[in-house]
Amino acid sequence: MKRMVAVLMGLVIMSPVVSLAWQENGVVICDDPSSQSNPRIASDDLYGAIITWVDHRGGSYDIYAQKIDSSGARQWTPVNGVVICDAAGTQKSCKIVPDGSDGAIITWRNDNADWNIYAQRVNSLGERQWSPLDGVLICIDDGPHSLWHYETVADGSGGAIIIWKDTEGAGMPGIIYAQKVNSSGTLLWGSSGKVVSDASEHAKNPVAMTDGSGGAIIVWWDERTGGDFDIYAQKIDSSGNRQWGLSDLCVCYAVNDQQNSKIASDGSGGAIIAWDDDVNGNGSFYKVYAQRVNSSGILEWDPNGVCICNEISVYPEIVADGSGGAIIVWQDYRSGSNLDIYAQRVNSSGISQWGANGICICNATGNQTNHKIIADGFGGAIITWGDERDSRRDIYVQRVDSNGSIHAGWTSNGVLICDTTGAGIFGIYPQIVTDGSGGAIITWQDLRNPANNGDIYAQRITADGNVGIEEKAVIRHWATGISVEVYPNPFFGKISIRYSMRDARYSMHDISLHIYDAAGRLIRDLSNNLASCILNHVSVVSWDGTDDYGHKLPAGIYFVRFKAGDLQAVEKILIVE
Ligand SMILES: [Ca+2]
Ligand SMILES: [Ca+2]
Ligand SMILES: [Ca+2]
Ligand SMILES: [Ca+2]
Repeated sequence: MKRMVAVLMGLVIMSPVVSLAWQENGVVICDDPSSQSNPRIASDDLYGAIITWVDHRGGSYDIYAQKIDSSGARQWTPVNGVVICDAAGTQKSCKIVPDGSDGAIITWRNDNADWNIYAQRVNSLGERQWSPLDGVLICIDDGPHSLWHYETVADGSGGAIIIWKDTEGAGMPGIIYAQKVNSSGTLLWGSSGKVVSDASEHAKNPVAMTDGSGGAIIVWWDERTGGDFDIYAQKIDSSGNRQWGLSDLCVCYAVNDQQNSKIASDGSGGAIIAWDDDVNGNGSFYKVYAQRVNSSGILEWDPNGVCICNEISVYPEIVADGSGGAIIVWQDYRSGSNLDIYAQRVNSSGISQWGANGICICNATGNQTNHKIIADGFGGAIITWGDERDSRRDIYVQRVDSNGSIHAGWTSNGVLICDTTGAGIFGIYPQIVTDGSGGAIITWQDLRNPANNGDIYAQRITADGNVGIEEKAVIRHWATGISVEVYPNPFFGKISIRYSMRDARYSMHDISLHIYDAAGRLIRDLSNNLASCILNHVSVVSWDGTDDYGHKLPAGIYFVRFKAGDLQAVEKILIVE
């Protein structure tokens, strides 16, 4: 038995270390000497990410993309990224959403020429899936230089919904439209899309979320009443038809301007919408407000919304908390001297959970700006921002738990992701996605090498707040063709065991998943619980810490071994009381 332990331990310790790409201040995604900018990032469902950006290497602005695995190693060749669209003219404003099959749908706008929007799907190997290769035409802009804002959301079925506001002025009403493209690149809502709102006037920045049923809820601000801006929303079903009337749903019609609206799911087919309110009407004092709307378009909280922060607070970002409420983060000027980042959790009834006016995410000296938020998958959130505490703009990140506490292992005022040097004060706009394990992957435009005209970098922070380190056996085993990863670890109750196989020599019949105790005894055979093991896909099995006889195992060290033919991956796990 002791020999078995030695074998298992040997596997953990002596596995060849490959592609430990993560490093201090981030890994290179693209460092071509020409200009790279506007990176956007989507999770690839394999603990890695797909990043797209605007690239000028070809002499005009084009769209490129690259994929990194959980170790930060670039997956596609050439290493400086694959072409998504290198058509003549200017392609900019790229956005990306996951396609649910380890690939992504990327959209962009043809700036300066026709201002049309295009889309392309890229698979997990970096291959373009739709014809024509330079992208599927999503929308034709009615006039020059007019389509300033658009949004792309995944539709939950491998496709995407694209929302845009069309031309306004000169007799053009500025209509908000939506189009759905399916996983094959076919437009589903006619050649010109469906009308989301034609009652709005000067609508600003429509943003959207999927409703979980193939439709979407869209929110924006407009001044149809003539006096000031108000918040409006509309829901479209899976066929693109308006659900909340032809005049839209007025979310807030308070005096003065309400602007910068953002949206998150309430988990029940409705939405929680946050915005900021110019309470004095002169731009001197903004407050963040929020409102919940159910799937039928009924406003759930106080008329005109609940106040989230009574201090000077602007530019809310919002994410669902997984319990019917939301976590809202904003720029805060309560110090009176520089901008900070604060956050509040609001429950499904509109009650603030983290005290009056929220909790401090970062109040370091200098301005903290360009904040982005994602859910951590455990009821809390991870927030990143650009930070000028040392006069350059660095990138920081913070994790906050569902109770408003900074997560154990993370640093007060944030964990440093990238310490910029030299003149890199501008152009750093971090974007963030989950790493699938309670941590995050962050990307940004990086100016550390001025001769390179802007490069793209990325960094991972683990659930425990560790930056730029290789953390788990999955990385060591990845190159061998199979992997196993456990979370959380240590655990009590249940643990998720994720396994995958990247070697086509093996099939479902060749794999096994066993739990051993510290003495090397086989104590649980989970092989019959392996629902699937599709090549190049991550599968998950849950284990409740019991042996083959249903007995709860005592606290201590155990090993999980995933085996396919002669390949195996082993991870140490710890059961705690
Ligand atoms: Ca181009
Ligand atoms: Ca108003
Ligand atoms: Ca500050
Ligand atoms: Ca460059």
